[in-house]
Amino acid sequence: MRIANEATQLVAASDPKPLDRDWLRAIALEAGADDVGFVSVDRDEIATEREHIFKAFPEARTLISIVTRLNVDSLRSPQRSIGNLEFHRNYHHVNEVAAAIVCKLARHKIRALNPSAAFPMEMDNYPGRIWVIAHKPVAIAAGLGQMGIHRNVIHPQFGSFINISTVLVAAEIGLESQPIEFNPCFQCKLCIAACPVGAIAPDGYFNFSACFTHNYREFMGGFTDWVETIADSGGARALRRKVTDAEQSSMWQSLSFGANYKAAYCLAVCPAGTDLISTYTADKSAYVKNVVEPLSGKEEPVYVVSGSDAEDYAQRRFPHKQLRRVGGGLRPRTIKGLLEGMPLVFQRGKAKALNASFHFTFTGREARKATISIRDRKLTIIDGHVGKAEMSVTTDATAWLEFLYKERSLPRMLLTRKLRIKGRPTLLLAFGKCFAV
Ligand code: B12
Ligand code: SF4
Repeated sequence: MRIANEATQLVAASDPKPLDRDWLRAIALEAGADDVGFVSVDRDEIATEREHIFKAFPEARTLISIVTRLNVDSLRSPQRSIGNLEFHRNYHHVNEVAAAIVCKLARHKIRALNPSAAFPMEMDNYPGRIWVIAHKPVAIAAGLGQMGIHRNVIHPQFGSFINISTVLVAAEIGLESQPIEFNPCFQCKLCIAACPVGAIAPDGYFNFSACFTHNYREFMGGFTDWVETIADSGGARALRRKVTDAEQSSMWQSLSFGANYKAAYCLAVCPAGTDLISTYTADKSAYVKNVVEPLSGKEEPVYVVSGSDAEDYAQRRFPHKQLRRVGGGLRPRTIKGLLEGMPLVFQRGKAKALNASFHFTFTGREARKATISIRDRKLTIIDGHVGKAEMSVTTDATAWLEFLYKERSLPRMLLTRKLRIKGRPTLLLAFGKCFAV
């Protein structure tokens, strides 16, 4: 492997000649990355990311994808403060590594920047896309792993125990990395068994709102719900009945020391990756007993939205965990955001009994037409009115959003003609039950 000397690179920076891949790799490893790969912004695999990349840095030409390893035993400990300490450490570390690469490139007059690995994100866009760049597709294109059924990138050696960051560089690179050809996920499905809220399904379906409500209880949506619970409780004694002292302290801890995850068990139990797999293959039942059961058997609060698939699942699979029914905290304030966010709160288990199409006509501030179909437990949203519908709903955009978030009552909507429906009203009720808000 040739490592170009710094003088060569200084020339390269002011020269249209592409950057030397080995030199960049050496910089990244020296900065502390455990693995690194390089992708041009033009690559097909990251086509959907391109507009977001250019929004952050129009000069970007190359992406450096880096991973840093998480300590396996920390994540596997049922004491979640240990897992969270490790997550915080590694998120800081991967950001520091990315920043060190940026600094080194700056010294060579090569412009670059690093969006954060996780937080801070663009909260103005909440509850829409708040992340600047999706690191997973870049890491996959850069040959750092493939997507597991738990929807995280599995590195061929380090397995799921990685965090990812991306450095955007304003220079071309000579030789790009290519994806690895095999998927380290071998479908053991232990991630499915360990998740306390059934967020991962065997067919690869991911229930976003289930994970977001439980694992992220002390992040954005959960925090808002907690504040509203305080505001609505009407006194300290009433509040104590709704939020335990342990939950209050936990929130205080998250606010003081960095937000803590409630589970991340899907990552914790994953045996994939050459560094880890042997403990699993040597004795599978011992692995389940030692790694999965301490987490799945843990008595702990599990946060779910009332009437959600997660509620049914947790009740059935983990009766020893304490079910806590809370608000989901995902409340788009535009019809555009609402339509984009619907797949995230869709409850396909609840949709079993429904096979219908709905023609929505939003009027007022945000006039728009949409066809929303729920058939065979699948949600489809199409612009405009397409095909036949079992129900037509015409509603004022603002009033509809207020109704969804319980700020306006249904009778008032009907009375003031802010809502007009054609079709069986029970269909609208059944429709509402398919979404966890
Ligand atoms: C939004 C987000 C979330 C959301 C949504 C997760 C999701 N799966 O989309 C929530 C809040 C639920 C979440 C949870 C967690 N997250 Co998160 N999250 C992010 C964030 C900010 C963006 C993710 C993203 O790209 N979403 C876009 C959507 C489209 O991605 P997607 O649905 O996964 O899309 C992929 C699939 O469709 C996949 N795909 C295509 N075909 C198929 C077929 C099958 C069968 C499957 C399974 C997938 C698949 O390809 C798409 C592109 O990659 C990133 C940080 C960042 N800036 O990138 C971290 C990130 C993805 N999270 C991470 C982690 C570790 C977690 C948690 C463990 C919590 C924690 N302790 O940090 C849990 C794990 C939950 C889980 N099983 O996914 C890591 C993942 C590291 C890794 N090994 O991949 C990241 C990369 C942060 C980081 N810098 O390291 N997260
Ligand atoms: S736990 Fe098993 S099924 Fe889940 S991602 Fe890891 S290897 Fe794949």
